[in-house]
Amino acid sequence: MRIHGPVFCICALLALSTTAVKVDYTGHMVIRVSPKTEEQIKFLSDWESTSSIDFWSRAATTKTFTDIRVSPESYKHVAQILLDKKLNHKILISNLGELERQEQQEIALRRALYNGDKAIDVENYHTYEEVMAYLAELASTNPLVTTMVAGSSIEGRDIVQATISSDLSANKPIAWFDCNIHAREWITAATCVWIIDTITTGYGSDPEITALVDQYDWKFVPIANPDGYAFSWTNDRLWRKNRAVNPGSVCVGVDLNRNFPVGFGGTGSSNGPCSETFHGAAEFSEPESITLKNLIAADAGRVKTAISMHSYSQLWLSSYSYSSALPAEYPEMLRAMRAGVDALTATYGTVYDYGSTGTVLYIASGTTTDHYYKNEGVVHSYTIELRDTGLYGFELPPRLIVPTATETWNGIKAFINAI
Ligand code: 0X9
Ligand code: ZN
Repeated sequence: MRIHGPVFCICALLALSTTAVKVDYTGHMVIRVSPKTEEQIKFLSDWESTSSIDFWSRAATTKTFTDIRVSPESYKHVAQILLDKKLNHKILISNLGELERQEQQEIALRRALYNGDKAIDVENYHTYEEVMAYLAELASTNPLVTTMVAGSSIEGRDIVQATISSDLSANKPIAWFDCNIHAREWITAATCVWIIDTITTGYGSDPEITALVDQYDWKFVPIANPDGYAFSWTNDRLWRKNRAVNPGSVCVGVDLNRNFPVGFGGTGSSNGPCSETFHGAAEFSEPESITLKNLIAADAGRVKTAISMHSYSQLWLSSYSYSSALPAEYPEMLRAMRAGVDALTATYGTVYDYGSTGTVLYIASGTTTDHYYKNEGVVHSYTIELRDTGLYGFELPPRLIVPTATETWNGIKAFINAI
């Protein structure tokens, strides 16, 4: 099936615009706060856990930043709170609504210009259905690829895992990826799809890719949070959580990257359903997190590396995330991360920081990475925060998909050759 061209494009846009009233972010800004003391860092962290304010990034050290989305109505109030804490801020993005319109325009233009023969243009952003159609096409046309429905989301969408293998019966070690667990981080699904495409087209002609597929089975969950992702296309570009209805609250959604057991409910997560980091009623309360857990457990002993793709910040992160303690294998993790980051940076000069989440970033409890490492024994368990560092944030323009995916893939290849 081939889904593209101007006719499809117009229909798709009409469908999007008629099925839902989209949240309008006109005038919304992203402000950057640079805390100078530990006390200020703690204030910001507590503020996030106890409010419904949309934090886009969180400072862990006095060298990093906290980015916060503010509506035009709340700007004065937020600025005053920051001033009271002697926190300076600057405006990073001045109009998110405009940024979203530009993004949609670029997506539409690329769709209209696409004349390839695949179900989708892997250099563009796509809806959940389009990505699923691409995976189905790949599975039916490429003998390397199989897909399986690994679980079902709250709203009943399939959570699909794609496997690339040159010999399934060989039970090779596995390189495993979950992507787009946070709905608005569109670059993560796009990067995973681009990598799937690059591996499947390169096998047999590119010697490095051929060797990597002969050595490993490659498994991807390109859209780990289908409901949130679909909602971010139809209703709210900046949706982060899943779409769980929270009993007793008007607020929807659980942060799936706080719903795993390691440190569940601790620092860097919230017990308030209106918070963007709401951890859910209990560990593994959500079908989406159960599905990821089951997938890793089903391949126990074979998963050589498990990588969760996120954006943004340009970071390669290891455990621990729930505490600032370091894992026993940390020197080995650092060596592997360095190999990946060096190759990533060598591609276009994109600067990445790396290290344990608790030291490089901030404490986040109940994450995928700590679960894969601590409970499933995957030493090489990482979270990669893709581009950028805040110029576009979650709304990275489509023209940056290929450079982002290319450098990330170079990093992953070097990393996997080093472990
Ligand atoms: O806070 C998060 O869940 C991640 N950042 S994001 O901006 N994409 O939301 C970071 C989580 C890092 N922790 C690990 N899983 N190691
Ligand atoms: Zn994320």
